[in-house]
Amino acid sequence: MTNVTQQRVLHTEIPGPRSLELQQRKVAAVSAGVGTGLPVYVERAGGGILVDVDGNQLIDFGSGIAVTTVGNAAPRVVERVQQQVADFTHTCFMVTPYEEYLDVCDALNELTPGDHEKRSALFNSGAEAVENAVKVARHVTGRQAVVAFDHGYHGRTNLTMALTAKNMPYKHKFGPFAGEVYRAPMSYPFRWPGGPADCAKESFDVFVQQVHTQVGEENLAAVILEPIQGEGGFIVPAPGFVRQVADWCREHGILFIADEVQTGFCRTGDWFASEHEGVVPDLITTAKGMAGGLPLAGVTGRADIMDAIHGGGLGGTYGGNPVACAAALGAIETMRSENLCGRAREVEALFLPRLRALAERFPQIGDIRGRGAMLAIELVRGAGDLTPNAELTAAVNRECHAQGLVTLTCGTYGNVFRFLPPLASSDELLSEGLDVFEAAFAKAVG
Ligand code: PLZ
Repeated sequence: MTNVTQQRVLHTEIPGPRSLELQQRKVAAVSAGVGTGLPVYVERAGGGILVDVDGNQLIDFGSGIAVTTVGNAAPRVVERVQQQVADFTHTCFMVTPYEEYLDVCDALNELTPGDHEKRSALFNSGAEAVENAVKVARHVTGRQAVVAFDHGYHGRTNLTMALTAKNMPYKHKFGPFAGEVYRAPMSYPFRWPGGPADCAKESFDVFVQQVHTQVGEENLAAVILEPIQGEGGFIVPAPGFVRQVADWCREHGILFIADEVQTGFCRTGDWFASEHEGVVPDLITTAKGMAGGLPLAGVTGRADIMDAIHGGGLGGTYGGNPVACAAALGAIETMRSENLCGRAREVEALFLPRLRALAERFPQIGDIRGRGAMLAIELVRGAGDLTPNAELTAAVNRECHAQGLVTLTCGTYGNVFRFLPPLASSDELLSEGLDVFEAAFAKAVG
């Protein structure tokens, strides 16, 4: 295990000279289509710190987009992976299976919401999990239509591009997209025409009305929803919305798919964000935080649904690779023994007062939202002018990067600044990161 001191240390400008050299090689070797938000090349990492090739130590407020929840190179993940990679690297579960795959499925079946009988299947990425959840839903219901939401993000493969709402950069000129995908308005309290209170009253009715008239319940295989939307802007739906949608689906024989790829595995202060909503999804997709940095994804669902697929209907060469499964077992063990769900709530308690204090000073902070260690602020022009302020968001982000804080933005309008720290980060490290962020914000406002 790499022993990385949990401190920010800056030796050079960010990015440093060695990173700049590597970035030149990147331009020559890597497709321009693959972007890099902060071209600092990482050499080592541990806990909540990334060490770059110039010896700088950066505080990580992004977890590689909500992946290293247990911390980077977490001890139990490293141990299990090292053991597994030495034992065997691959057989293909569809050819000659192994126990680690079963252990991960048992954990998924146990930890996901609901105590009904469940089955799981493993894949490589969040997008692949979503594709498979939709395949299962269509097969089982004998219906084709799928409804996703405004601001939703579900991946970059053909079907998941169709499910994803935002054109740039995800979909632009990459069509034609998969058919029978429909979009419904999202319960977005901050931008609901009449404000948050009207959103709670109206958003479910608008959803039902639109899906009823434009799709028809009996054509609908599934509704897919992120219980807190991730890439679309950390949008927390109005209280009760997720539950109402899930109940309505049940009434009409439509499967409710919770995409918990970003929200799952302690990130929001519960094992899954659906729990907070009191919702038991028919199918749930997982990835990211589950395997502490190795590529692994899952679809978990009611046993009757998951077992209705013909043998051989689900799979893939690498799905549930033994090394990725070992990593997941190490990550899940860490989450349990270190009570990382509780830790996510502590992170929320540490961040929120400081974000609120900052919002008192700066009217450009229009909204503060999220749960656990999945928090965000939405930036606007000023008090009473909710025009998205993508320029300020980008400026704050640049300034954080220059000061050695790895931060991420998101949102349909590019005006949401999000916080996704590893849950292994100490209070001291998080507080220092917040100091850097606050100073960066003040400087960017000017
Ligand atoms: N569903 C809810 O958040 C991935 C994507 C970043 P993959 N989000 C980060 C980018 O620009 O590609 C995501 C998600 C939700 C599905 C996915 C897709 O997961 O593992 O990236 O395929």
